[in-house]
Amino acid sequence: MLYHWLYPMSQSSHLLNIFKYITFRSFLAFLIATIVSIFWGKRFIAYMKLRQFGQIIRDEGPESHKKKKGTPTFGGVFILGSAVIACAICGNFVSFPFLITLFVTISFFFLGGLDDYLKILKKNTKGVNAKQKLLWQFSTALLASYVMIKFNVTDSKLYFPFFKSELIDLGWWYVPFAAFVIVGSSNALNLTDGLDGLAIGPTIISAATLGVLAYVSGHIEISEYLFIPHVPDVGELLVLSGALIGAGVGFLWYNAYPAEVFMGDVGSLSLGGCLGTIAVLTKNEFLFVLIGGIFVIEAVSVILQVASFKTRGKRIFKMAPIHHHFELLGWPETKVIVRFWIVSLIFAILALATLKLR
Ligand code: 57M
Repeated sequence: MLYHWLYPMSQSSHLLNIFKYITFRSFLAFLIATIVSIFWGKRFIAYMKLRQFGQIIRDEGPESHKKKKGTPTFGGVFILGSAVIACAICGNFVSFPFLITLFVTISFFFLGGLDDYLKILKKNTKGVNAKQKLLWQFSTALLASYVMIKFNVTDSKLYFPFFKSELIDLGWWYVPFAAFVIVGSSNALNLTDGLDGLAIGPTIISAATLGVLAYVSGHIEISEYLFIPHVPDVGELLVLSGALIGAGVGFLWYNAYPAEVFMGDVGSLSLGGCLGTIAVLTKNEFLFVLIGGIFVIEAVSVILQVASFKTRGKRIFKMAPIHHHFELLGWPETKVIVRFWIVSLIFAILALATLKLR
């Protein structure tokens, strides 16, 4: 709102001109989201405890998880709530990339919220069944991807790191491809969210990395200098990234081990969908495999484990997703978490390094 209210008045006051700058509004969004999520989080946790909306721990989990029973979940409500408040104040609502990403994030927010509601409040441990979940996710992602191509928000060309020009133009096939990236990212982050702080750490790192990539892609001169595709208006996604980082930092304040709150599917599905959509809009579909490498490793570990179990009757890992495997190797939970954060940071730095290697 500030952008739409104050920037036009900047003709009379140069001070207000500052609201034109994406970097300023991104920093302000980060600050607002951090403050709101820290203050909202404290009250949210107290309310969830009062209402006894706690996590049900499944029997097949590691023994060490039993003590987590009853930990408040649904934390995604104040993560995304804080981020949306910051975006409402600092965002540019005539930017198509900004609106499309918000649409996907909010749609997945309601899907995750319904899943958590059924699991926690209705004591229905299955929640929304897998087929219904995928139908909802693909419907949202296909619509968002169709709008991107139909209204020329971005193009259907695929770019690969290290190469200056596009690898291939998928035409309309780009729509299902982009939808797959968005849905895959959402479910991979969901699988990752199995230890205190394990998902939100790489989420903050990925949001920061994608925010930088959005800013440089949206800047004509910088994108030309770096030989990366220019996507008009995509720089506004840095404001959303700033809000996500702030909200994530505020959530981590309480989700750090030993967690006082879990994000729930309401948080994991929406955050994953948001990151996947930003990756698609900034033409980093392949680079996102590296940026979100922790999420990819977690998802692939499950695919390999289930495939091996079904075909050979044997497990590859002691337990999937892979964070449980390290727990069962005897690593303390905090060591698994911090080491996964370190790997995520290394992946992000390597991804940014490819900007200069073209
Ligand atoms: C998402 N959810 C956590 C919390 C969080 C196919 C199969 C691999 C599916 C997978 C699955 O069910 N994944 C669901 C992971 C759960 O966290 C809740 O879910 C939300 C995120 N969606 O916000 O509300 C548990 O994770 C722990 N947790 C923390 N701290 C956090 O900050 O400790 C979560 C957040 C929480 C809490 O214990 O209850 C989860 O793990 O379910 N299934 C699995 O991941 C199971 N793996 C498995 O079955 N492996 C098999 C085969 C099928 C691959 C095998 O290896 O043989 C694991 N699930 C659980 N424990 N609960 C097994 C260990």
